Order: sequence, then structure tokens, then C-alpha cells
Amino acid sequence: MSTESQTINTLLEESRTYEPSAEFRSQANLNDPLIYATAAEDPVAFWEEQAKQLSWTQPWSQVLDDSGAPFFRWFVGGKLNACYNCVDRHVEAGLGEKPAIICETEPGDHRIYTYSETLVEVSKIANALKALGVKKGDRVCVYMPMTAELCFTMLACARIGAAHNVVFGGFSPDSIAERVNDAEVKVIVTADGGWRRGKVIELKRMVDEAIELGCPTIEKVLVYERLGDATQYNKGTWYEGRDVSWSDLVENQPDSCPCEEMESEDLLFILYTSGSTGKPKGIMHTTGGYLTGVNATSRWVFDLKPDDIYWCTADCGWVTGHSYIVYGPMSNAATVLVYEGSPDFPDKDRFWRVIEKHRATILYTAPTAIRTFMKWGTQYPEQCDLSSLRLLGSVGEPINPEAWVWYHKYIGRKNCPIVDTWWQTETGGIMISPLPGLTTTKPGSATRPLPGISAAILSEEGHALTTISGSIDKPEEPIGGILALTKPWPSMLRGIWGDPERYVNTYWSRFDGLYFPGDGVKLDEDGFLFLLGRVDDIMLVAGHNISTMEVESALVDHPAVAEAAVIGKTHEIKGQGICAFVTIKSDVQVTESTIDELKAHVGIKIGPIARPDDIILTAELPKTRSGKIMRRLLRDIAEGRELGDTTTLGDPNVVAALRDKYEADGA
Ligand code: 6R9
Repeated sequence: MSTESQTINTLLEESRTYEPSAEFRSQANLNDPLIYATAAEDPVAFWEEQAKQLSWTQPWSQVLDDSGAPFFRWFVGGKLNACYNCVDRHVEAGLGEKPAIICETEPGDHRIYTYSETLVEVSKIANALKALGVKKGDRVCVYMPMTAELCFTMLACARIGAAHNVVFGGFSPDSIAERVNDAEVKVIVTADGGWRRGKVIELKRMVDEAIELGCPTIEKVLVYERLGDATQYNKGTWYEGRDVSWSDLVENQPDSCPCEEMESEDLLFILYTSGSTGKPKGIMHTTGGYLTGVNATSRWVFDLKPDDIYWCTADCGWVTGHSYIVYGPMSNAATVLVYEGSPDFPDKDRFWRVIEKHRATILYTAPTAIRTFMKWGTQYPEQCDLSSLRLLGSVGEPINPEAWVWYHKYIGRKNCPIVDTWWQTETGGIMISPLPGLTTTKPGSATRPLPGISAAILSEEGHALTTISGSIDKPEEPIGGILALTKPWPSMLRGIWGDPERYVNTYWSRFDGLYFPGDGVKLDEDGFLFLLGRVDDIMLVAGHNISTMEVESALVDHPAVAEAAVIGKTHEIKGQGICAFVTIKSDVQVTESTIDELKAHVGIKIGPIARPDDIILTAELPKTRSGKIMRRLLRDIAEGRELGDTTTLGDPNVVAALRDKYEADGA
């Protein structure tokens, strides 16, 4: 075998396929396969057509300016306002009475805001921000619970031309301060608190602590009274002159506010994402290209229709909330369901109760949530009426085939297409995904790039193994390698705030002239793309490259296993050995032979080469607050190293307990 074809030796095979039903296909927004070829022929002209779906106050003079590559500019000279496109134009088109946001709180009440009401709320907040001194070009940090007011605040920033920098409500004061200082934020919008699993999250107090650490650019803190005085908890300190009450300021503002006319390339937002050096990267997105990308992909991938009740379970603290709660769906005048709390409050059926209550038609969630639901058991979804659902989506990490099939069977009742959507904070919008009315799907595969997106698979050395756009030809044998995106697209990041050099080095230097996302990929014999996780999640075991995700899938395929995280661990002879951290389903009895059984099962599913060296049973896996397993920490544990940065962990106790157990087991 040549080194090139050996690059990523993917061993796990998946042969089940699912075709869109004739019924779904006939009503789908996209059902002509020609769209792929049309887009591939002239991607720039194709994206220009998509941009026309938005309302511009001045047309562009140039669609794509690539003269300063990799600093690309889209729709140069065009002018528009993102908030106008998400709110005002729908009201003007007669949709004022249509629900824009249905906000379900964790305690269980809900409130519906029509597009007209949204316009009023957003305008008042916009006027309040102006009263606090926020001007076009300023940055505003938003640190709020997942309520409608968070969405309104983002839109209010866009309305007055200020860039929002949303920080997830679970981040620590240190992380807030780091982001606020890097972005030189003037005003923070926060809330007294929010609800999570029946407990109050003290957001304002976190902001106080962050500012105490030193945030010299902060002038004002606007505090939304989410909880008011109804609960007893530590509200922190009220700093006269700095802190401003929402109920005093926002409620008394005029209910109209003009939209600032923005250049297509004016900054819409900064969103921080973790980088390999530990210092977060402020990913920049601009107005015209970003909105064009998320508007089009929402319509294609989620097949949005006027009557849909669309629920994306993400938080606006992550890119998924930006693109597929606020800007994508709302620029399409969708009705968006927003839920504040956790999936197990008051009980483990909460998601299904929310769907039943609001008759949600589209559900977009993450594999980690799906695996959690699997662990809890089918009795929870089974006791709810999920018949309103017509489409399911997955995002954030590779979805293992067993979770995909469970989602299909128990949530979709074998009736809903599943769109497994691959993309990143940096890409702004979905890049690789099925089109639900057109694409045959395979569990675990995000299938192929969307129309207008061009990709390639490269070897470690940077040789192109195959290119993918328009149509995918079936390769003679599976091709494994590293993903690259080969042409610019409108919603691409425009850089890293304050660090243009890092932008070029991180994304454009690995493969000359191509965008490097950092993900491994496999194209199987049937022409399906499998995203295999970050390239640093690929293990080199006795010269064979094995994706941690493949071993995880094999483990989760065992009936006793709820969840698994696999890492490569230094091995004297093989270079790397395979170490698996596994959680067992609550109703399964662990015996002395469980570990051997699991090792054998992986050996059978993938081959002896993938048989784990160590398996550690654990009650829980360390995860970030957005639900991603922190393999880096597991590697630290397995290698007996000092634990690295733990600030993004959802629950820091999990990893300490795990290390103690690992050491006690003598692994
Ligand atoms: C949207 C989002 C990006 C990274 C990305 C990849 C992983 C996301 C995926 C997926 C396999 C999918 N990822 N979606 N891997 N299949 N459908 O999650 O953005 O938080 O920036 O993460 O997540 O590794 O590179 P972000």
C-alpha cells in the first residue's frame, strides 16, 4: 500500500441507505438535482442569484473580489441591514401577525412574539443601546440566558450597526473578560439570571467578577430582569453609573428606530471559538455574504415552509444559534421555537413535551444529545406525540450510525429525512449536508457539499486525492484524507479579530490557496462523505490511521454502551494504542467480562487492529458546555499528564473523578 492511500485507513463500513420519500420530494424546496451542476458551472453567478433573495438598499458592483485573497470580499459596494432583512421586511410584506419567536422557559410558561411585536422589542433595545452610547462600528458583548430577549438584542445590534459578541451563558468570568478585552467591547448586555435544571444561573454576578478582573473598555452594563425579585439568590452588586436596569431604560424607549445602512463587508458579529493554542479566536463575519449564505442554506437544508415550527436546540452562545436560530430562519420569516433550559427538567421527556406542546415540525439538535436520549431510553419519546415532526437535523460532531438510526426510528418514526450538517463557526453556514428532498442518506454520512461549495480530499502531504463539487463519482476504493474547501463562499469568515496573520496561518497555510478546516474525511465506495472529526482525533496505530470516531461507533454499537470517547495513547511498540472511556447504560449490569466483551466487539466490528488496549468504565464523560467531549483532557488523563485548560468544561468534577478512577484502576 502506498503511503498516500494509507493516509487514513478507514475500516468501518456502512451500507444502509435511506431515500427521500416521494411525498417529501414532491413538496421540497429543492427537488431538481440539476442545481448541483448549475452551481458548479459558475459558483459566483450562482451565489449572486442567492443574494437576490435579500433586500438590498444599494446593489453590489462586484460579486466577488478575490484580489486580496485569502481576504475575500463579497457583494462589494452593496448595502443592506441584517435586522431589516430578518424583521422589518416581513412586517412590510404583511406577515406582521405571524409568530416569529415562541419562547418556552424552563419553568414551563411560554410567550409568543409576532414579527410586529419583534420589531417593537428590537427597536426599543436598539434605542436603549444608542442611549448608552453605542455607535455604528462598536462592539457589544451579549451574555444572556437563551430567551427571546437574547435574539432581540443580537438583532438590535445589527439594526444600529454595532457588532455583537455573544458569550455563552455558561462561560466563566475569566472567559468573559478575555473575550471582552480582545474585542474592546463598550457595553455588556446581560440578565440577572437564567434557569438551568431548576437552578438559577447568576449571570450578572459573573459579569461583575469579569469586570473586576479588569475590563477597561466597558462603559455600561445593561441588565435584563429575567428573574426579577421573585427568587432569592445572589444578585451581585449594583454599580451606580455603570449598571443600567432594562426595565427602566428599554421599556421607556420609543418603539421605532431606523435601520443603519451597512456595507456588505461591514462587520456583523465576532464569535470566539477555541483554537489549538488555547487563546480563543475572534471569528469575524460580515453582513451581505453571511446573510446570503445562512438565508439560502436554511431554505434548502431545513426545507423551511410558511407553516413550519422550527426548533433548533442550540444556544445563541454558539454559531449554530447565530446562523440557524436567528439570521437564517428569521431572514426567511420562519417561526422559531426557543427553549431556555435543560432536556431533563422537570423530567427526561422535556424535549418531546416541548415538541408536542408547540407542534414543532423541524428539530435540529446535536449527536451528544441524541446519545443521551438513547441512554435514557425510548419510553420518554414514546409517551409523547411527535407526529408533527417532518424533518430532523444533526450538527456539531460526527453522528455515529447507531445514534442516527435511533434518531430516525424513535424521533422521526421512520418518517422524517435526517440532515447531518457539517460546518464550522468559521464557515458561517452549512457546507456539507444532504438536501432532504434530493439526497439519499447513509447513517453517519453528511453526504456531499451543498450546491455552490467545492471541496477536495488531500493527503497529509497536500496532494489532491479527489475533488468534489456538483456530482460525486464513486471512487474505485474508499478515499481517506484531509478535507479542504477549494473555492470561496459568501458566508466564509473574514478573519480573526485583531490577528490577520493567525487567520492566514491557521486556515490558508496548510494547503496553498485552499481553506483548511482541520477535519479528516472519507469518501466511501458509494460516493458518500464521512466527516471523521478533527485531524488530531485520528490515531496512528501500528502505522494504520484509525479515527477515534470509528472505534467509538463500534463501541456504541454494543447494546451495553451508552457513550464512548476514544483517544490515542502513546504505545511502546505500536506508536499509539487505543484507549476508550465508556459509559454503560443505566439498566445494564456490569460484570467482570464486560470490558473483554467490549474489546472483542470492536475487534469484530472493525478488525483486530482497532481493538482497544484499555477500556475505562466511567459514569460520565468530560464535556464542554456545548456538549463536545473533551478528548484533550482524556489524553492528559491517559498519559498521566497535568490536566490542561479546563475552563470550557461543563462540569469540572467529572474529569477529577475520572482521573482518580483511572489511577485507581492502575490502567
Ligand atoms: C457548527 C459547529 C466545528 C467542528 C468541525 C467538525 C465538527 C460539526 C459536524 C462535525 C462531523 C458534522 N462538526 N458538525 N463533524 N459531522 N455534522 O459545530 O461549529 O463549534 O465551530 O465546530 O465541529 O470537527 O470542524 P463549531
